[in-house]
Order: sequence, then C-alpha cells, then structure tokens
Amino acid sequence: MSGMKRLLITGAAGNLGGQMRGRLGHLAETLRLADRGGMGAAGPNEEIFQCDLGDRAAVEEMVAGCDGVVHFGGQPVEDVWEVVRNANIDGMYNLYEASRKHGVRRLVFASSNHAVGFHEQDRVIDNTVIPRPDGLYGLSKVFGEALASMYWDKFGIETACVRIGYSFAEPDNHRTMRTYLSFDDLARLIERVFKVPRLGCPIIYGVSDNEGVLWDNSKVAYIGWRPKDSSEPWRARIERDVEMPDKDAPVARFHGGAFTADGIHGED
Ligand code: 15L
Repeated sequence: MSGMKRLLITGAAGNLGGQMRGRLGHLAETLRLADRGGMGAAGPNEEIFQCDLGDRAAVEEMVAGCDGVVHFGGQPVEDVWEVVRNANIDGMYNLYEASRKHGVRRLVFASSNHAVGFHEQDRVIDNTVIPRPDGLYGLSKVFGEALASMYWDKFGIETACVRIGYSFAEPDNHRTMRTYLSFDDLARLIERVFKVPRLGCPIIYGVSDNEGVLWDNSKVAYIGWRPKDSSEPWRARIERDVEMPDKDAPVARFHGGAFTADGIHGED
C-alpha cells in the first residue's frame, strides 16, 4: 500500500486531521483533504474538498480516485443524537459505500476509547473486550467499528480501527496522563497501517508508551507499531497543578472518564 497515488484525510480542519496533514504527505503523491470547515489553501501536493459526511453524493465524489483513507471526520465528542447520527452513523455508511464503489482497499478509522468507556480502570483491557460505550458518541464509534468489520468480512476492505485515547499537545489531568497519544506516535501508527502487507480489520488502542497505560495492544503486535513517546514530560506539572480525584469519581473510575457521567444531550 505504500506509495499511494492519492490518500484522503477526512476531518482535515480538525485537531488530528490538521496535525496529520503535516505528517503524512510522504505516504502519497497527493493528499486529498476533506472537511465541512475551512482548511486554508492547498499546499504543493494537496487537494482541498469541502464535504458534509451526511451528504451521500458529496462523499462519493470525495472518495473517487483515492487509494486509501484516514478517517478523522465526524462528530468528535458527545452531542445530540441528530448530530452524532448525521456525522458518525450516516457519514460512516456513506464513506464505506463510496469506498466499496470506488475500490478503496484500506482505511484508518479514528474510533475512540469511548467505545469501551464503561470498563473500569482497575483493569487493563485488550481489543477483545466487549464494547461498553459511555454515551451516544461512544455508541456511534461501536457502530463504526462494526461497520468496518462487516466491510472486511463481506468485501475484503481492510480497516485499522484506532481507539484513540487523548491526542492533544499535552495531557491535562491524571487520567489523560494514562491515555495520552502523541501526534508523532499516531503518525507512525498510520504509516505502519499502510505498510503492513496484510492488515485485516484490527482494533488498535491509540496510546503512547505512558506509565499506567490502560490498554493492551499485544494482539496487534503484527502491525509493527511501538509508540516511542510518553506523557512523562508533563508528570511534574500535572502532579503539582491538578488535584488527584477521588477514586470513585468517574474520571478515576472508568476508562471513559467524565464522559460516563454525561447525560443524553438535548433530552436531559
Ligand atoms: C475522544 O474521543 C475525544 O474526541 C477527545 O476530545 C477526548 O475527549 C478523548 O476522547 C478523551 O477520552 O479524553
């Protein structure tokens, strides 16, 4: 899969899409960057494509001519059902149907730890545990993983479903010290996904080599990804500035942290 002609990055105006735009250019002759929002001007090997994932015809056009997809697009946190459904349910279906019709063979799907958010932090979990979504957003990620699995079993389209932890410039509390994923580790993971000869449809936890990590990737060692970064550089600051939560507080008890205590948006 390396040396692709055109790699599509959805959600290119967002946090991770924006970060990966600058790190994945070498994987393809052209990066097609897609989002609903503004992405600035196209760089030398870039194309810009404005698209709402809920618009099936636009998604078909977005995918046409691409060999691979890195899918960061969609609703990235909890919201009302209509918003989650448009971006993460209809949007995923539209993306995979377009991928099937246009012969895309491999994708990265930015899933989330919130697909398994109600597992308790006293247990390290691997990629075989049952989903325990912690809200509508987490539920939509479970749907996305199942959809990817169906397109693998039925049509042989390969997807790396990456359950991303906390991928921002730096961790902000004791939980994200354990769930932090550096941008560089994520970029190296995506490189491996497009290099490994046979991918299949694995679930991979997107997490750096942190102290007290909650997720076990031993079943996907064949991908050849070992995170190199960790949250250690921020330990002194977090321990000094952020109070240790009570052990029964959602942020300390569940993998999904505070998301588990959120209500149903628009209804409560
Ligand atoms: C996510 O899935 C979100 O997209 C991100 O904003 C963080 O909230 C992260 O999970 C997290 O669990 O910290």
